[in-house]
Amino acid sequence: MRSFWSAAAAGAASVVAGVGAAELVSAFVVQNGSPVLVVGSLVIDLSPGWLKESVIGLFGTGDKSFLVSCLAVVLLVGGGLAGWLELRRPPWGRVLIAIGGAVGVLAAVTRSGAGVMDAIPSVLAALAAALLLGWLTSLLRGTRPTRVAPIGSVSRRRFVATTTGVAASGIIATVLGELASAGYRAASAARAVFRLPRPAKKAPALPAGASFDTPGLSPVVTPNAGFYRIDTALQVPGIDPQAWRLRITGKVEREVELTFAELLALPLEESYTTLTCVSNVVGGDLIGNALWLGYPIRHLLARARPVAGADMVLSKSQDGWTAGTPLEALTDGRNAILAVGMNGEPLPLEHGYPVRMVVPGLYGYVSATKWVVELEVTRFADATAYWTDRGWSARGPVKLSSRIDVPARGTQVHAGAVTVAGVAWSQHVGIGAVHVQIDGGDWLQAELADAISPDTWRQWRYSWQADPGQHTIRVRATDATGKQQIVAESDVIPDGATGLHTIQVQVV
Ligand SMILES: Nc1nc2c(c(=O)[nH]1)N[C@H]1C(S)=C(S)[C@@H](COP(=O)(O)O)O[C@H]1N2
Ligand SMILES: [Mo]
Repeated sequence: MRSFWSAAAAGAASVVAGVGAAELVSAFVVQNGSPVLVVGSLVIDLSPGWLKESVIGLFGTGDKSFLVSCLAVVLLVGGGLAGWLELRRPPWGRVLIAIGGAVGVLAAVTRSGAGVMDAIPSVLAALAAALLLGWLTSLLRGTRPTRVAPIGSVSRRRFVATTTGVAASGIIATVLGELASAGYRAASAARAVFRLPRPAKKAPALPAGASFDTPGLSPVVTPNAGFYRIDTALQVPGIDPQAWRLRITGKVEREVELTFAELLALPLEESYTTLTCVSNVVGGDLIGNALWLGYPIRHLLARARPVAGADMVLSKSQDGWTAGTPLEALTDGRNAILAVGMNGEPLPLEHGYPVRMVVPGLYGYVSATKWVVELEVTRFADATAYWTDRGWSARGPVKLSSRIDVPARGTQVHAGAVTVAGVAWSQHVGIGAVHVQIDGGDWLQAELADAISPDTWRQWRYSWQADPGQHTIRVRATDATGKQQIVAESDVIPDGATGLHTIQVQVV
């Protein structure tokens, strides 16, 4: 009897510790995979309507806490059972834990918008719990009811202390994870019920010829789920939109403060802008194009009236990150906006909810501040920003560049007509032409898809008559002013890579 309770305690403690580890990881690494919450969400999805209604009837707004409490009981009882099984019929206790982990994985990957990454916390929870259970069970098997343990055995006291320690660590980890992710969850909940206002000025419809239907070619508008993400945030800031303020400070005649409701009440405009990271290597994928909804920053700056001599706006994120943008780029009439919408949806949390900056023509590190809360009008001579303090250039105009998407690098293609296709960009200038070169031969003019605007990338394609063998393909873009892409290779640091994207293909 005594060993039954000990084994059950070991199992429950192992499960608590596994869940705790997962809660910490889901708070800091993958934001959405908390095993308890994803399973809870799966249970809600699977419950029949009458059950949901009676639970809501009984517990009102406490329905979620009731559900989480039920899951906690299931986890503890299941853990106890696993402990007992592991002592009597190893490895069935660990198998039971693995089954629990599999339920977590299933729940995690079936949530809307979830990816494989969201399965990580559940996998981790099961792994940690199984390892701990194996360890605690072997301790338990070695215990002797004597005060002084003989060689090869452990005292009962040590087993009890270890099991308690494992359970306590799990509880502490769970509490820390909860505290750390509370802001993110609150912001997610606020975003889920937020409806974007209608644009006062809609973007012109996408030109019919803006995209080629070439398989493997990047879509001309990048879906939010596939949009690259770059930031220094270990944890995505969870901002309460009700509490959000934008302050315009520094060298201005008048400080301006704006609430989220005030921003939404302004006439918002839609525009397509292609965002690029300065760390994008030649041929890299740190680039994406979206339909943004926002308000022109120049109108807000006009309210604040920058004083003479100011030439930079230091934008600040809620988490302390900063970017230094030339004042001119924010006032020269381009679509430099405070964005609240991305491809018809509220900004995803990872992309800056509730408000970020988007400035055509500049790399993200000098312009695209997510979770933006302040615009300090200042001078390049007086202020530096996060990345310029770390060796990157103060000015970051996007460099004219191009990429081959198909054939994918290193793939085999069949001899005959082969479509070579990709994208080219020179934001705020526009693309004038794209040429491809096969095996160092003549530069051949590619066909261009219609431009959405000079602020966006442009698809291109070339129909190549391919002979069998190994071939090298390069691409070179020319901008709308006739300037050609730089051929000489340079590294991404300090102000963006140059060089031509070159791929090898095997034609059979
Ligand atoms: N708050 C904050 N904003 C940020 C960053 C950051 O680290 N923190 N990174 C910038 C960089 S370097 C880029 S390239 C873009 C990327 O935006 P995305 O993640 O929405 O694609 O965001 C910019 N905005
Ligand atoms: Mo970036």
